[in-house]
Parts: sequence; C-alpha cells; structure tokens
Amino acid sequence: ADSYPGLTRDSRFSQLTPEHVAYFKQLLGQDSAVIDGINADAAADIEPFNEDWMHKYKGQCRLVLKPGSTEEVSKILRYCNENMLAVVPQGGNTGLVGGSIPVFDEIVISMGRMNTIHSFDEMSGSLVLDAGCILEVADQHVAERGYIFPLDLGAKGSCHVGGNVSTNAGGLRLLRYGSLHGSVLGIEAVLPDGTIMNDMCTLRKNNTGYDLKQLFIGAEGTLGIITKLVVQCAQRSPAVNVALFGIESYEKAQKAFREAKLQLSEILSAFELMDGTSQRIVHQVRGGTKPLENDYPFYCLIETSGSNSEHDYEKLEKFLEDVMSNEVIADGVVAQDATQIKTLWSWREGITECIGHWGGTYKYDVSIPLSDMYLIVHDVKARLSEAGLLGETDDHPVVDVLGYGHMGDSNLHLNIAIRRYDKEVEKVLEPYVYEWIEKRQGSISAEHGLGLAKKNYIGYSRNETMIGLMKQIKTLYDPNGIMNPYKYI
Ligand code: FAD
Ligand code: 2HG
Ligand code: ZN
Repeated sequence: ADSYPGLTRDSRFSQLTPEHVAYFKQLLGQDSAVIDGINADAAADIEPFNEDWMHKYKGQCRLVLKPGSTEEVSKILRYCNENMLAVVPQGGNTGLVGGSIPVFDEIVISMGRMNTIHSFDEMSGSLVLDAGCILEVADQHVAERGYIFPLDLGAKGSCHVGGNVSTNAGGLRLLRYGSLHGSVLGIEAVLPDGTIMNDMCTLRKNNTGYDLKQLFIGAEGTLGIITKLVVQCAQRSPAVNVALFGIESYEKAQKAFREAKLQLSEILSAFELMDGTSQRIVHQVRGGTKPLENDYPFYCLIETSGSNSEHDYEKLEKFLEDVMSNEVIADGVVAQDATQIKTLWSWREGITECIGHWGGTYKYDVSIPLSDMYLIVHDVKARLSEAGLLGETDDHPVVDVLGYGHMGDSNLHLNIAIRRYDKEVEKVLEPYVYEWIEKRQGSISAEHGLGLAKKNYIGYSRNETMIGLMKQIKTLYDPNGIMNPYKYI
C-alpha cells in the first residue's frame, strides 16, 4: 500500500471521541448503521472501507456511518462540520484514484443503505433513485420497462449511481449516450453544514439560473454528499450486435473507427480499443478460447444498437466485408447470440481485473487527440525498458505496459502491470507521463477523476485561473474543508 509522503494530518480536525460516537449511535439508532472502532476493536469490519479496489490506498478510519435517509446525512454532516470532523463519502468503493478511501482518520459515510428506486416515468424515461443504488440494479429496473441506464462500466455490479455521478464516470457507451453532465436531470445533495440542496428536476429543460447540480457531477465528494438523483434513461435498443476484430496497426484502427462512424452512423453504440498485450494478459490470466485464431497488435470491439435486427446485422456485415476487403482489419467475428455478446465484451471488460494479477498496476486515464493516442504506450514502454525495470523475471518490478480504452471518446487507459509498487518505477513514470500529455493538450484524467492519485498534477491540464476558481468554489461550499480532505485540489 502507498504511504503518503508529504501529507500530514490537518491539525484543525478533531480526534474522534466516545462522545462523538455516542451522538452518531443515538442518531442512527440501529447498531448495524455504525461500525465503531473507537470503543471496540472493529479493525476487521472497517478494513474493507479503509482499502480501495486495487489494494493500493490504505486509510486509518475508525468509524463508518451508514445513514438511511437524507435527513440522517444532513444531521451527520452538520454535527461533523460543527465539531470539525473530516469525512469521506463512499459508494461502491470501485474508484481507481484513491478518492473513496480516507487518508488519515476521516469518518467514512457509506451510502449503501440508501438504495431505493423511487419512481420511473415510462413516458419520458426519467428515473428517480437514491445515490446508493447499485448501477446494475438500476439498469435492470429500467430494462424491465424497455429503457437503458445511460452509463455502463465493468464495475456495474458494485458501483453506486451516486459514486458514478460523483466521479462523472464515462464508461463503455459515452459515445452513444453522452456524459452524465447531460443525462443527470436532477440532484439532491447535502452540503457540509447540513443544508439539503433539492434540485430534483425531472424535466430535460430547465434554464433558470446557474445549473448548480453540475458542480456535483465530478466533484468526487468534495462539495457535499449526493443523496438522490434524477437520470434521463434512453430507450433500450431491441437489436444489439457486437463484433470484435483484429487489426495490424494503430493507423488501421483509426481508419476502422472512421469507417464505423461513416457506415454504421446512428446504430454505432460503442467503439473500444484493446492492444495485443491486454488481450494476451486476459488470456494468460483467465484462459478460455480466444475470439480470433491469430494474434494481432490491436483489437477493436464494435457494438451496434438499433431497432431492427436484420437491418442492423446486414449493415454490420457489410461494414465488416468492406473493411476486410480494403485490408483495414485483418480478421473479425460477429457474436451470434446474447451469450456470445457477453463473451466478446468480457475480453474488453475483464482487462482491469486481469492486469492486477501480478500484484498491482500504475494507471493513467488519459485523453489525447486520436492521432497520437497510442504513441504514449510505446514511449512509456521504451523508457521503462531502458531503465532496466521491465522484464520477465521477478527482479523486474514491471511486467508489461499496455493500452486500451474508449477509442470513440479519445480516452486511453495506459496501464503498467507490476509485480510490486516501486519508487524507481514511479520516478520514471512521473512527471514524464503528465508532461507528455500536457505537450499534446490532453487531459490527465479523462474519466476516473483526480482523487488522491492525481491531485498534485491537476496543473498539467488546468491553468492557474481555473484552479483558483475551483478553490473558491470549494471554500464557498465547504469553508471548514471537512469534505474528503487531502484530495482533488
Ligand atoms: P466510490 O469509489 O465509492 O467513490 C468514488 C468517489 O466518489 C470518491 O471520491 C467518493 O468520495 C465519491 N462519492 C461516492 N459516492 C458519493 C456520494 N453519494 N456523494 C458524494 N460523493 C460520493 N470508471 C469510468 O469512468 N469508466 C469505466 O469504464 C470504468 N470501469 C471500471 C471498471 C472496473 C472493473 C473498476 C474497478 C472501476 C471502473 N471505473 C470506471 C472506475 C469506477 O468504477 C467509477 O469511478 C465509479 O463511478 C465509482 O463509483 P463508486 O460507487 O464505486 O464510487
Ligand atoms: C475501463 O474502461 C475502466 O475498463 C478501467 O475505465 C480502466 O483499469 C483501467 O485503467
Ligand atoms: Zn474506461
């Protein structure tokens, strides 16, 4: 686990006492809503809240609160604000930048009990639900009514919609349904002083003054706690097709993307890129039959979603014939049923889990103009090899360097699979990677957020004026700084 060099506990924050815990116990009533590590040894129960999905960040929290209503969240925050107790909101704890984990002894406010789906308007598609609902459960609810949640990602079985909105997650179909900045219609949030901000508009249009809810989308728990949401869901397409193909070069992958947009236009719902290394690793870790016979340096996964299966399938087949005969792609396979669709997607969605197999990963979630996007993988790999850090044997900390991601959104996930976290490797990677991105006017955080991992690097993607304005907003909403401290900015 990371230690946090350069970070010291903010002495303005109070140390938790049995009196504080007694207040929360009385407020939340039931025993299971408080995990108390102050009066008793609760280390084992608290551990999952103190550690992230990658086992990279470790907190020292000794109190977890699980509110059951907005009013309880409000009372918790008001009390924390008055008593200078720092807090960390936590959803499904699947975040990849250490944002959901305390740094020191901050109180974790876990949202899992607030998981009611309140209503769904089958005419408009607007869904009203609690922040602690699991993404997959919300999607299933609207699927039964012919709709689709406008976000999908590999962690759907455990991430919360509140966490998704707080990180402004992008996921696998942003290309089709756009960012949460467009599909979140309303938010209820509790500010650090306990004020409940009710902006639960269920309509698509509402140009009355500043759109304050937008600030909470991507705020990573630094301004307040999101308690409820209104989400615009889209009509679910009855016809879904998925194809995976092998490609000889990154240039050809770009051509394939251009052609897919041209030829599949309105039915294209995902265009994902995977490099050969990522697919080799998934195969090595999980086994199974490879979708294509031969190995390729690049693979793309295309999904179409439309209303007429025959028409869509025909369009996709014609597209495949075209790109194959023009040698844009070398080989391809189209899923024949729902099981095969799932299997093809698993070669893409399974990467994050498989690359952690040797011990960990350094992750860079970057947005770069498409023409240069994959170049960063070659450059980083060469740098690590030259430094003697990459190799097949255990004395090398780095196993391999790979790239994959949401090609349709110019978003690459550069990952360095490692045997152990290693300062030497970090020195070779940073600030090199961030400088590389800055030179190309890219973004150092395309969709995962800043959290603790990137807070020191925001200057590579935002100028002083913008950072200054962000700090003013933070101070306005959270003058005592109790909301998710030591992170973001
Ligand atoms: P957490 O990890 O619990 O929290 C994330 C941040 O939000 C923290 O800063 C936390 O303090 C804050 N927060 C959580 N809930 C609230 C709330 N109610 N109010 C205020 N603040 C809150 N991300 C993508 O963008 N695209 C992907 O395709 C994608 N795929 C993933 C695949 C895997 C296998 C994994 C493990 C992660 C993936 N992620 C992806 C990252 C992660 O799943 C998303 O960031 C997700 O949105 C986090 O949701 P969560 O509920 O787990 O939030
Ligand atoms: C994805 O697109 C996620 O699969 C995770 O955003 C990316 O693990 C990663 O780097
Ligand atoms: Zn992603």
